[in-house]
Amino acid sequence: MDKVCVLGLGYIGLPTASVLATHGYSVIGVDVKDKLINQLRNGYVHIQEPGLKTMVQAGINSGNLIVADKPAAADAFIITVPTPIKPDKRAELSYVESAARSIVPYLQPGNLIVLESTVPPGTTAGMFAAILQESGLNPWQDLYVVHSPERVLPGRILEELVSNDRVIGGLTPKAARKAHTLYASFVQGEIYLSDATTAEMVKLMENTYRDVNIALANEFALVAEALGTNVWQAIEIANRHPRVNILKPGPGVGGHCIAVDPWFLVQAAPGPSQLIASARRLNDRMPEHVVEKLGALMTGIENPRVAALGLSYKSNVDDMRESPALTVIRWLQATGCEVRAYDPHIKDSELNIVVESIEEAVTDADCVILLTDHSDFNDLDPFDLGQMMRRQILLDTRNGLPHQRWKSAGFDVHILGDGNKLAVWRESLPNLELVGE
Ligand code: SAJ
Repeated sequence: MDKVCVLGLGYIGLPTASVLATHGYSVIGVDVKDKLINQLRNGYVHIQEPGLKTMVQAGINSGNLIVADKPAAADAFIITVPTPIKPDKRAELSYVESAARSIVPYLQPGNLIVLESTVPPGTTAGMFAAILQESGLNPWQDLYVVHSPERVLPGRILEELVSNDRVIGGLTPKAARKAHTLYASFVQGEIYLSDATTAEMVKLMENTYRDVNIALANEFALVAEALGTNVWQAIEIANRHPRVNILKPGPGVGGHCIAVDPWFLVQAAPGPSQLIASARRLNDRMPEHVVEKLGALMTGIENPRVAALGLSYKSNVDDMRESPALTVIRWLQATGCEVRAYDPHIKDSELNIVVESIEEAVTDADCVILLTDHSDFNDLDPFDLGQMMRRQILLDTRNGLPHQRWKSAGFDVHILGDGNKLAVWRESLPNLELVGE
């Protein structure tokens, strides 16, 4: 295998193509977006990822990586196109379909075809194989067809592409072994071989596991609020048990994977996947809960103004895809709140509510709401901020701020998952030592 064609030059495809190019393969990277192709040809890399620009440029300058708007004949084809979710919670597979169809005219007996995009179980052996069959070749006999899902973390993609373990699921064992020779040339982690549907399950189960565990933490937060106790202290103590590791409640689950992938399992097997669907719905309902909580705090305030801190889907990244912070902000606006949002990691947002400094966000605001727990927010000075505000109310949806300090600065502090009654009880027993104090 010398020549590899990578289809879809996004978060996974571009790093994969450039890693292969720097490992001596002759790589053609294909994307349907002309603008993207032109940018790459001119040395501009559209994805912010440590080391990626250097690696792409090294690939292009060496002649090992060329970019094009159409595939070409190759020994191996790797498909890394997006598989988002449709409004009916089913996988949007049209990008996979058109990528598969685009290589059909170039397929030769003995070609390796890898589907890396995350897909519902059964897709590789079903729809994907059926399209490849349009070449007149038999995907089980004449071609080597596998699913090998990407599992890298944005921010560490180049490193994890090489160091992570990988699963390769083949339509046949021979196909999995063939793909192993390609990946073993640059992967340093373990490579596990399986059938295609198992590999599809592996990827979906990993992200579903996390989603269900976050949902459990969120449900604990709702229960604690109903009971008038503090979930954060309860979690901290429960997590001292050697076999318990409860995750963190929050305003919802964002990003392009965890909020999406569990639905692919539900789509494939709706009957038995009740827990998965229910967890997904609970996490999706969290922004609404946050808005209701804030609404209660704003009761009686005319023309309420809210300063929203954090826009990205999780701490210390600049990625706003599926961010629950955006959902909360949109709903707050719909309920008549004026929102100004500040995020030190978001620089060029087209959203008109985004302001460039924390001061702009809090001036004349009635309430600060923490939506993303960036480390930078720990250093905020609530005394200064409080001076600029109309009222001093804080709603912390991540338990991410030093609350005593905000209280000392005169803020009325509310925390997601804290029913507040424990605070009263604690004050009456000042000598009691509590975890996390
Ligand atoms: N979150 C919570 N509470 C927690 C942990 C996370 O509310 O205790 C929220 C975050 O704030 C965020 C969302 O969940 O909104 C997802 O964040 P994350 O850090 O859990 O995951 P991602 O989406 O950044 O990356 C995941 C990873 N998968 C797993 O950890 C199983 C990553 O390894 C995958 O490669 C990636 O999805 C992917 O591409 O599938």
